[in-house]
Amino acid sequence: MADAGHGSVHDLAKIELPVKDEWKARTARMRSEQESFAALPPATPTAGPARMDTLMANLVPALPTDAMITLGAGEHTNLAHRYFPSQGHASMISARNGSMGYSIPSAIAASLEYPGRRIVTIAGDGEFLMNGQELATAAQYGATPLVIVMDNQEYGTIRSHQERQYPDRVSGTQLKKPGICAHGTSLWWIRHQSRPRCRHPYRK
Ligand SMILES: Cc1ncc(C[n+]2csc(CCOP(=O)(O)OP(=O)(O)O)c2C)c(N)n1
Ligand SMILES: [Mg+2]
Repeated sequence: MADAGHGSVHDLAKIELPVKDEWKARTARMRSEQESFAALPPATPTAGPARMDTLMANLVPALPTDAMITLGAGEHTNLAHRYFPSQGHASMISARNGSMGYSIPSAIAASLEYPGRRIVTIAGDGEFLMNGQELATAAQYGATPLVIVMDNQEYGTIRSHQERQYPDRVSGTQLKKPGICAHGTSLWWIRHQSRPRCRHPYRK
């Protein structure tokens, strides 16, 4: 084993460890569970409100292998953690302390730093109310991240905690739906895009 302070990650390969059969079986089982958990759902939309898993089923196959996603905090990030592929370094950027509001600014920074890569961000509507104005910065400096906002009209994560701890006592977590498209347009972001896409998911 390498002396403390002089080792490197390559030294790990030199360590002789007996590999127990039950370890192999366990890791194989966990791998298979992870693969089935990350398998994409059907891509065809169903009737009713837009579904984020359907969106991911359409988005992921269209991504180049070096695509990168940036995230803040909230239930909307679960979709990326579950389905977004990690095929290139770095593929996921997020604050370790789970800081809300990180999504759009970090996507803009990543887009400027890596202009050749497809940068995606998924923001919550709560998050968007904290950081959406940064789309003006994107438009000003020519950043082109794909910005997806999951508009569930609430601080969904906090509501889930409330429902669990204090059923039927939802408090202070419902949002009056921000005019996300109008906001993007007012910040020149929508017009700045070469192929503007701005549709309300609940409208036919
Ligand atoms: C700066 C900051 N403030 C508050 C929180 C606590 N927090 C975590 S998720 C969340 C709600 C997020 O709402 P939204 O962006 O709409 O995401 P959703 O859970 O609805 O997908 C809050 C308030 C946090 N993580 N960071
Ligand atoms: Mg929300």
